[in-house]
Amino acid sequence: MVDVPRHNAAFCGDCFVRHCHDQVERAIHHFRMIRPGERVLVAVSGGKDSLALWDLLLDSGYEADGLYLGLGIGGYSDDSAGYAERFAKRRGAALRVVDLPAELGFDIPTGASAAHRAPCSACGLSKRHLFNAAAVEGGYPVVATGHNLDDEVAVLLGNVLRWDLGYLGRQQPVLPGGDGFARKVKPLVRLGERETAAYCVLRGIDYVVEECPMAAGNRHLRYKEAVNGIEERSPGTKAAFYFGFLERIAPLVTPAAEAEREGLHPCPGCGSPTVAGVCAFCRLAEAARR
Ligand code: Q46
Ligand code: ZN
Repeated sequence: MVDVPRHNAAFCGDCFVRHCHDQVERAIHHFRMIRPGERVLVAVSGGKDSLALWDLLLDSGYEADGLYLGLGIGGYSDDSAGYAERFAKRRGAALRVVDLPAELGFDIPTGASAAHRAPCSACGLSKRHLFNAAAVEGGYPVVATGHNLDDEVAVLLGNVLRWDLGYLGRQQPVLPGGDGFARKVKPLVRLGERETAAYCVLRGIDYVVEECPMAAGNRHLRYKEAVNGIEERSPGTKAAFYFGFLERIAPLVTPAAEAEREGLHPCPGCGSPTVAGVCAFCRLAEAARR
């Protein structure tokens, strides 16, 4: 049995897998994430969330290909690539691979220190850029990522603690596509990380369990711990916090973020839309290669 205190429910294995499908379908339809016939590029890290997402989308009949980014984070990157490749092979699904050190000439630790950014900031920036570029180039209108309810709650708490209205305005389960932009969607926002882990176990999906070594000290991990303590005593708090934000606060803060997109123009280095002269990714890559 898998218990989900948030829903005051316990499921047998088959019903739990169905519950995961229901939650993903509800998110996709409610937020209009994927339209019929659209090809989806799934950002795959080799971890439980992205492999569960890819599996769920394939089983629901979506044309979903994976994209794995080799970030050059030592043995962790080699291990996680193996999990992504084995999953793709088992499912007979197409996996694209972009290896940063081999194809772009730098890795995340080098890029972060050269650009004077925290590793996760350099990594997040690179991932957003490279997933979007691969989607645009490959003709995928949608990029799906494995962010789950716990991830979104931790990010939301961080944004609220700093009242960062810019980030709050962009914290949506769907970011619209546009010229040079694929739509970004998060179909797992109705599932917590305990649920994606249980889904993988029930479906026999092997995933990388080891944490990225650069995550140590990451403040999102601290926010997750804090919220888990509250959720344990008051199940449903995470969902109420996140979906309450989407319903009541997001409509007040998204218009400013959308207006920002109007100032976008193509980066002279890579052609990706940017509000700066040369985009942040090109500046990072150039600093790293120097
Ligand atoms: S991979 Fe990249 Fe994460 Fe590692 S460097 Fe940070 S952001 S922790 S999801
Ligand atoms: Zn650029």
